Amino acid sequence: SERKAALKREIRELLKSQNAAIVAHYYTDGDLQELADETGGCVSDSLEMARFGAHHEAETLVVCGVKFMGETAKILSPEKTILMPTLEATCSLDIGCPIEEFSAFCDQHPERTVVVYANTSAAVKARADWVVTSSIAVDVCAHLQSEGKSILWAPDQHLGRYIQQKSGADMLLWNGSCIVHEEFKAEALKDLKRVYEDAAVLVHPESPLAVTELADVVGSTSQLLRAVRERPEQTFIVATDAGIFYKMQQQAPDKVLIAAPTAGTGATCRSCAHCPWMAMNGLESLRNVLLNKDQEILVDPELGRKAMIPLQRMLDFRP
Ligand code: CIZ
Ligand code: SF4
Repeated sequence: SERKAALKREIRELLKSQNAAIVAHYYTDGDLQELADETGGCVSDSLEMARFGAHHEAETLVVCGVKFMGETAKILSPEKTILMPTLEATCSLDIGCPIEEFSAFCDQHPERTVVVYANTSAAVKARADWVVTSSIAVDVCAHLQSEGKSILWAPDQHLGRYIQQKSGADMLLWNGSCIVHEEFKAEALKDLKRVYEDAAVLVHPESPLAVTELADVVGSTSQLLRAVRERPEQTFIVATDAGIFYKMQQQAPDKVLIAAPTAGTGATCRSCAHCPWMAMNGLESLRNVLLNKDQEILVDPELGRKAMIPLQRMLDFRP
């Protein structure tokens, strides 16, 4: 950690000399979250990352997270330089929703309002009427439902089913999934609930239906964080990426956090539910990109202008 401290010092200086700010996701490494906090950057979910980036005065944003988050930052701030520790960090939802197939699917259902999750490419966003994150997905779809609209939803089938259930909206679902959250197992979670009888169960809605049905709280990362801070329970079983434990423990140091079981083993290992793409963000790659400026996110300006419309709708939406 001598080496870690040196890297952190170097990064702090580079951020200053290059008028750059870190925008990090809750699922990234604790060291990155700590640096982002200390240097006036942002640590949050993808909705607040987008808001922060769009308003911040830095010339350069270093987005620590996955590619769609970098693209969203570029779409909202085309004049800024958007760097990422590595452009290889993507997302199974983004990969599972290629634009050609998605566009054909939309064309087959022209009467439906197209709502896509933020975890999609710029091209998919450009084809959509609305972009949403899990923080506001239910509210947006309930709003569309109240206007008598039917919805075409992509790409996460589990989140889609959850929204459908909560909002009562008429939704046609794309069949994508998150490789991290789809691994949470209901039977093993039931066993764990028997061991920790007084624990509250917190579940991200990208998880399978059988798992969300066991939850005391289903919500986005920010909503799950709030539950840990504000609920009376001392112990929480948490079904989302293990990266969130850093902020949960920081904001509620006295609470006991237990990772929900994956792969049916009932094991409470903290490393088993962790996104391999989020894990590609590290101190070293962050330092390198600030030095070399090689991992830069670019979005075709015409595509960016189209994708900006549904994204701006998301940012302007108030439930
Ligand atoms: O699973 C993800 O990638 C999440 C939770 C993104 C977000 O909306 O913050
Ligand atoms: Fe995508 Fe899942 Fe990783 Fe989030 S945790 S970036 S949804 S693969």
